[in-house]
Amino acid sequence: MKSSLLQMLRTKENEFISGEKLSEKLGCSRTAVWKHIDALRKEGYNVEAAPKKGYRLSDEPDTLSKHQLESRLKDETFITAVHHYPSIHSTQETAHQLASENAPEGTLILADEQTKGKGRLGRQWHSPRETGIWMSLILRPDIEVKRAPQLTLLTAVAVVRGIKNAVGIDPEIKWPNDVLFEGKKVAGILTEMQAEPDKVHAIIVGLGLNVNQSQFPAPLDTIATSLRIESGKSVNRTDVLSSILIEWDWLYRTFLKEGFAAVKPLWEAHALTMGKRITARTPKETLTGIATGIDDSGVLLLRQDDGTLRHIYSADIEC
Ligand code: BTX
Repeated sequence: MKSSLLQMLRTKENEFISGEKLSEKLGCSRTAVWKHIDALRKEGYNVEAAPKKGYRLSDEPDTLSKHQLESRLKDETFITAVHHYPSIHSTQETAHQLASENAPEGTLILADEQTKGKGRLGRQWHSPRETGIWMSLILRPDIEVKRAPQLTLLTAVAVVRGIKNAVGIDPEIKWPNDVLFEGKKVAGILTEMQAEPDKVHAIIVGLGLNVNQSQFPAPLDTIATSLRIESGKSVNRTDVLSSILIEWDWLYRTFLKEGFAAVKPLWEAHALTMGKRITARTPKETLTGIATGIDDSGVLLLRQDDGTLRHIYSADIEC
């Protein structure tokens, strides 16, 4: 109900909408409308009320709540449930737990703060309170296990396009899982799987996106950035998140229908590393050469100085 009320108040930007109209559209009494408006005010929404005119939404808090988000998404998206926590160890851990309890595809776990946010290979992800988007999404695609890493690349495309649409600035993708502004990391993606050797049960895609930090503690201060630092203004987290999810939705549908080849050109359009000299640290060796592109399955192609073409499945990249 709160999500629908917010949606209606937003469609009348800067205009009043009468209590009668709201109660008619929402199918509830005017007293019920008033109660929900009161609840929204307690959450920090500024809803003006004027006799004979009705209600007008003049300001919204930057909270990441379930109804804030649902009120911004289309009725039909791949998001089937939203779980929001003020503070949690790691959305990724909670997503794993929910996935093993059969949570459906499209379950989204969001937190305002993570106390044990994780990156790849046991690294930590700094996730301070109410300044970023710390989220994990449960997907259950019917794909081969080896295709799971393609979802990292797809997510990176959704993130850069979503940021461009919501904030108007253009980050770049560094293969496989970083989103950067001039070499500084604004977002990281962590894709994990629950699977048997030949069957994917769930893929959990984690996204950490720095939104409103104005500074970072050492040693992150030299390598991290936020949307606020890059755009020079504070950014509403729900606006960016909904914009990313709208992109993710159609990209994921395209991926399921047409395969990764349909997403690849979009990835390439934002990729930083292509055509550049890079060093790739894989779990086994360190390789240097020119990143010539990715293949149709999302694997990085590296041309070494002796002309050998190497396929890189997983690595940390330095440009
Ligand atoms: P990664 O292993 O590629 O990057 C981790 C590295 O990034 C850290 O070692 C550190 O150097 C740097 N780093 C840590 N925190 C930040 C930050 N806030 N901004 C920029 N750089 C940072 C990247 O792993 C994947 C991260 C996924 C995080 C999400 S948050 C929601 C979900 N839940 C969870 O526990 N993890 C994922």
